[in-house]
Amino acid sequence: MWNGLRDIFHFAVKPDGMFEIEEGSLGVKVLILGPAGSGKSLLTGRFADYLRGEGYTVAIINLDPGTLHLPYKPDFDIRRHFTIRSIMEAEGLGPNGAMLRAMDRLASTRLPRFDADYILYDTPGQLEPFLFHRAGRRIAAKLGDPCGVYLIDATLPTWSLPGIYLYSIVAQVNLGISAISVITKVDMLPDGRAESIRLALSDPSRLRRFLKRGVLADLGTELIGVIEQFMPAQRIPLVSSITGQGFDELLALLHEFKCTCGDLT
Ligand SMILES: Nc1nc2c(ncn2[C@@H]2O[C@H](COP(=O)(O)OP(=O)(O)OP(=O)(O)O)[C@@H](O)[C@H]2O)c(=O)[nH]1
Ligand SMILES: [Mg+2]
Repeated sequence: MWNGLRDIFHFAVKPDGMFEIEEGSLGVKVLILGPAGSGKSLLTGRFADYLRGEGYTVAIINLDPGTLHLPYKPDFDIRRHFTIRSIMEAEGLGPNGAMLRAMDRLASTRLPRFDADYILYDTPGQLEPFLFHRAGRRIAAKLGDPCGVYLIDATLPTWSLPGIYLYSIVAQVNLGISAISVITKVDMLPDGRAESIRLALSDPSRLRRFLKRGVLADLGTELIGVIEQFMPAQRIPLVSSITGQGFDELLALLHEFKCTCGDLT
């Protein structure tokens, strides 16, 4: 059985003694990931509303110490412990240094134990501190095998799609988790456009037509080859957090994740 990238990069799951004691929350843990502004927080809130409407119990955890406003009421908010602003002021750091410090502190902060059908974790806008530093992997590990939901903003230029999709691979490898990819903000696209993005990502060989010609296109072709090699063919929901489109498909994929422990093909 294909268990996602964890099978290939086994080392990523058992790092050098960095495992924390599992926090022990019950239920399906969903780590909402994505580049800045991709719609993580709004999806967290609206998908939680949808799940409650379907009769599930839900807990929402805000792991973003930098945000000022949240479009939901969190059950746990890391900002109660620290914020980017408080770290900047206390330690004289800039916003990026403060975010790195914040991730280290988050990795050693005990999160409360939740008992809900679904536990949604909203993550910081900046993906890099999460993906490229020790803290992100420690945080993912302490959640106890969460399912990632990686958001791809449908309104971004098409030439950026291969790179954004590659980030999804990086997220899975570096955090040692499996992730469902989701295309967000589809309500902002004209008819048919979102479907063509879905087709391209579901079958990465189609991404080639988004590349411009020239030397860089050759490099892009190589990158797409990597995606083809490491990303299994998969269903990718088209989601709008405004209209609720695609939430049923996302729930079905999460349900499969729960049943098969990571086999999302
Ligand atoms: N039309 C539309 N707008 C959306 C959707 N999802 C998010 N947005 C908007 O996109 C902007 C960014 O959304 P957020 O949910 O804050 O995105 P985020 O990834 O949490 O942002 P950061 O935490 O700052 O990285 C906001 O103005 C949202 O209202 C969507 O599905 N449709
Ligand atoms: Mg956010």
